[in-house]
Order: sequence, then C-alpha cells, then structure tokens
Amino acid sequence: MQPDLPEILDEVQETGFCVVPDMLDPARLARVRKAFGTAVEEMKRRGLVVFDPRLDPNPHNIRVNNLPDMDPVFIELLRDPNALAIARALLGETALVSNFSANVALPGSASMNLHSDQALIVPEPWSECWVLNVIWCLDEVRPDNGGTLYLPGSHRFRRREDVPADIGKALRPFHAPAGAFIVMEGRLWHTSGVNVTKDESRALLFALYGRNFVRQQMNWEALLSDGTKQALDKEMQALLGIGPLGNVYGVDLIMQSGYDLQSAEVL
Ligand SMILES: O=C(O)CCC(=O)C(=O)O
Repeated sequence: MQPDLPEILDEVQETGFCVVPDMLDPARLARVRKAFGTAVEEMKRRGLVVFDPRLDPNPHNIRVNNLPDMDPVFIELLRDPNALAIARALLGETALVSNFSANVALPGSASMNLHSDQALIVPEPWSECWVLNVIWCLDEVRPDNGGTLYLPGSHRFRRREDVPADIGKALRPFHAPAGAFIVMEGRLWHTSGVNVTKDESRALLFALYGRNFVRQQMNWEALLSDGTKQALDKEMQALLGIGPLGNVYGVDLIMQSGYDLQSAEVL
C-alpha cells in the first residue's frame, strides 16, 4: 500500500517521528538482511572496528559504517521513492545523504548518551529541521530488544539548555515491525535502548539526510571505492554530493534573480 505522504509529514512535524510499516516486503527484507550480514563480515575483513566506545558503553553493539559501499541494495534504500519523497519534502529537493550506518543492539547492549542528530552536526539554535533519519528496521523494534527511546516533544527544543537535566521517566520507546521505516526528525532527542533479551539482536539502518548547506557526516568522495562511484548515476551522485560540478548548488539561482543592473551606476 502506498503510504500517505502528507499524513507522515504532519506526524513527523507534530510528534518528531513517524513509523511507516511495510516499506520492505518479505523478499526485499530478506535481501537487505543478507547483504547486511555480508557487510558486517566485510567490515571485519577490512580491519574496521565494529565496537565504537565513543558511542556505546559496552561491546554488545555492532556498528557498520559506509553501507553504500557494501552492496548496491543499500544505494537502492537511500533512493527509495518513499524515503526520498519524505526527505525532500522536509529538507528540500537538493537534500544530501549525510550518512548511512547501522547499529545492531545485541543482548546485553546498553543505552548510549541521549542526543539529537542535529545537535551533533550544527550549532544551536535549532530553529528548523536540517537533518532527518529514515531508520530501516531489519528487526522488530521493541522496548526489550533495545528499541530506540525518545524524549516526547524534544524536537521543539532549540538549545541544549532546554534538555532537562533529570530525564526521570520521560523516555518512551519506538515500536515498529520488521520491514518498517521510522522517520525521525533531526531534532528529536533519543538514545538506543537496553537489550534484555536472551538471544535476540535488533538491527537498524540509519539513513541520515541533510539540507544541502549542512556538511555531510561522511565524505563519500573519499570513502566510496572506485567501483561503487563508477556505478552511480547522476541522481545518486547528486544525492551523495559527489561527482562533476553539476551539483554546485545555488548556481541556478543566479539566473533566477530579478535584479536589474541595466540602470545601475558603478562609481
Ligand atoms: O540504535 C539506536 O536505537 C539509536 C542509535 C543512535 O541514535 C545513534 O547511533 O546515533
């Protein structure tokens, strides 16, 4: 079923997130899961660490960066028509892919620090939404398997001082079925949950999009292998902000400006 775009956008603006089920049918979900399993092995083969102590308090998390270089299916996810329509509606037609990474919460994983993605990237005040995540759920998201926790209403915080020092019992969990994506406004404060299950892992893929003037978290030109870059078409190059000069944003606006220089005097 086609998701209702205006309804999703309203919900993101109102509550800071929206769960959109059935964005991966069973065959596509299986394909993405398989590619993801291979990506984890490839990370290890390349000698890249999968535990990042800057992010997670213990090694029960698997972090995978540079997903677009791991399998073309991840490029397909980045340009998924529904994900892209949402990103472009909220961030403009020239939105860029800032990052595409994964976090697997294994049994025993614990919460990282509370943060908003936008607060990590641009200075306050956070007056407008400049980044957002489309979170692809490869597993069901529940409170007991480390489902992401969010602070209700926090996408309206404009400064760090708006974040309460004592969060108390204010955090709420996302609930989403496997195959859904969750659109998360960049200003929503959140953290990973605690996985208290015995043997269930929770894998989420985070496709972060940003406005074209916000520096991307990843330097795709440097990070992607030559083979991956050569396979990209023009739309994908523009989305990743790489390739020939065609994506110098703002150039088109020069011709659109209506300033009349005919009568201007140069002194
Ligand atoms: O895995 C999660 O639930 C949240 C991860 C997260 O917020 C992050 O990696 O910045």
